[in-house]
Amino acid sequence: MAKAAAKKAKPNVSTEELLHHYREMLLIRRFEEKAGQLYGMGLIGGFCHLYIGQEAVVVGLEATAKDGDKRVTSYRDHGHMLACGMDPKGVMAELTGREGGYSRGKGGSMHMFSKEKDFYGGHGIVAAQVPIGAGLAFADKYRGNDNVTFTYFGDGAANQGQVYETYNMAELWDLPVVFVIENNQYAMGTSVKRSTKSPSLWERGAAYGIEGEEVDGMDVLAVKAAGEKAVAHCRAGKGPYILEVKTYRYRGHSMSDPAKYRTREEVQEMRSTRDPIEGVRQILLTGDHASEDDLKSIDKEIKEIVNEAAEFAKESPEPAESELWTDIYADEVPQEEVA
Ligand SMILES: Cc1ncc(C[n+]2csc(CCOP(=O)(O)OP(=O)(O)O)c2C)c(N)n1
Ligand SMILES: [Mg+2]
Repeated sequence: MAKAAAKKAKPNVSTEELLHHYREMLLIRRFEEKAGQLYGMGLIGGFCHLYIGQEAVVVGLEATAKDGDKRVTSYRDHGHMLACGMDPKGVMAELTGREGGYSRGKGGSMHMFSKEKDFYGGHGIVAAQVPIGAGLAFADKYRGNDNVTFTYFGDGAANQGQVYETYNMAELWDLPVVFVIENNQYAMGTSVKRSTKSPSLWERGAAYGIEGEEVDGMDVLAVKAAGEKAVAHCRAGKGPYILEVKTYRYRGHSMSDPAKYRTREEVQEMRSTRDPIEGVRQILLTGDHASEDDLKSIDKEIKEIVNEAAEFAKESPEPAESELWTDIYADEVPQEEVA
């Protein structure tokens, strides 16, 4: 009896939707684990920032997006690319600096783009993507459509001056931009408690007249629900909205992180009690949406996709030397849009 009541209290979400979230988050997790392995093998050079632990943020928000919506983020970008439908093979090949990558092997982890999927990077300069996101939203407003731009940035980036210049203009011009603060509690080795007096980052929007809220970023359904509200606000022409999504990264800031600024116990506690994938897995199992076997076959399917991506990346050749001189300037200027 008590069990039946508990079942009724479960969120009213379809099996299909839950499986979608599970699959998408697992794809990011397994992809990132593989990227970590390839980095360890020396196949990925330069910087590489993994998204493990934060999967529910982008998966929950992408579930609210429609065609023509745009996204832009920082260097911790692989999850965003996968969640908006970019091909894992092209992303992995870019990480390994190969010709089959999204930037033909010339961009690497932090510099990938897809016009087709409206993914505008991948930015290595902290907070640089924030005004770019407002610019993308400005273009949509100018064209008169109801698309929105998801502009993701970290808790560290939230202390950058250009964020506040952007807030002011975005609110002044009612730009359809969802500012997503991915508060994973650390900026490199600096805890948000050491860098920021006010515990609430989203509330700073009030100084500019921007509405917002805090969201549990380890719960994909909570992220989606808040995202729906934010997106509806923007599509209705009411201007920007801020979501401060409380999340956590399990791995170091990048692959070269001494990890001396937090305890193993802190990370372990998050992993074992708040993991976003495990959370959906439990809803799927306890709500009779799926069996252990169903989930096992999804795990297998995802593993295959990721292995194929890694094989593709390894087999793809390095770019030719002549490529050094290509993709520097735009070949075409879109005249009709300029006029
Ligand atoms: C303008 C600028 N300052 C400093 C850096 C060095 N840097 C790279 S990442 C980072 C921390 C940013 O943390 P946060 O915004 O919380 O994002 P997270 O890495 O947690 O996703 C810093 C200081 C940089 N890339 N750009
Ligand atoms: Mg951070």
